[in-house]
Amino acid sequence: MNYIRTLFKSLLIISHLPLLYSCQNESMEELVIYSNDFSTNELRNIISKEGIQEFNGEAVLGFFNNDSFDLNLFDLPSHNMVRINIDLYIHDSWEGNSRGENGPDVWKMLVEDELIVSTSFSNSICEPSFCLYQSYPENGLRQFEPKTGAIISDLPGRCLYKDENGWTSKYKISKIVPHHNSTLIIKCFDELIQLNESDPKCDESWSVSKIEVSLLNIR
Ligand SMILES: [Ca+2]
Ligand SMILES: [Ca+2]
Repeated sequence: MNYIRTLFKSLLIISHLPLLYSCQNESMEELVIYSNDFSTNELRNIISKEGIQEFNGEAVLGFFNNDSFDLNLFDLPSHNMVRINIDLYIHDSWEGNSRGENGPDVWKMLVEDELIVSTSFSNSICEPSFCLYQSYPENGLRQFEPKTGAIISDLPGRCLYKDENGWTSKYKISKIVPHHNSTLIIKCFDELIQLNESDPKCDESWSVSKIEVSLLNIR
């Protein structure tokens, strides 16, 4: 809590970024209220059964499989929108929209109780004869090729495919959500399916290398 207040005060001066929409005569102020890349080994306002691990030389929160974390922020100053940025790693054999014993493999984000992200990811190979499609970057059931929208897609897996490149993909997810309350509750979780795996978390998992939250005032 104190950290947030301190961060708020220190960033208040430098982070007011007036952006003008020339056509609409509207203005937007943005204030970073929370930023954590886990490099200081602190969870800070995050509730999670998992801790801070390392992947590809980065500190990450994880590793998750049929699991979740919550980020709870309090005493927020006045705002009418929030921006949530999450750097997300998708590890090993996610099967996207596959149906049956291996999928679908879904990842979700709730803000308060509203579902903001509900999508699937796939690290599948994609050839004319075989391809397991994913819904990201859209919500719901869509048919995009595996790794669509990933900023990095050639990293090795974390466990099942740790010796093979192309089995971890990294995404930057950014969402702007209407929000007014002085308390903000964010929950990220998965619904992974792998019915016949003896070690599900090795088969597929996810982690987060950075989470950042800003408050917006759009007038
Ligand atoms: Ca799998
Ligand atoms: Ca699966």
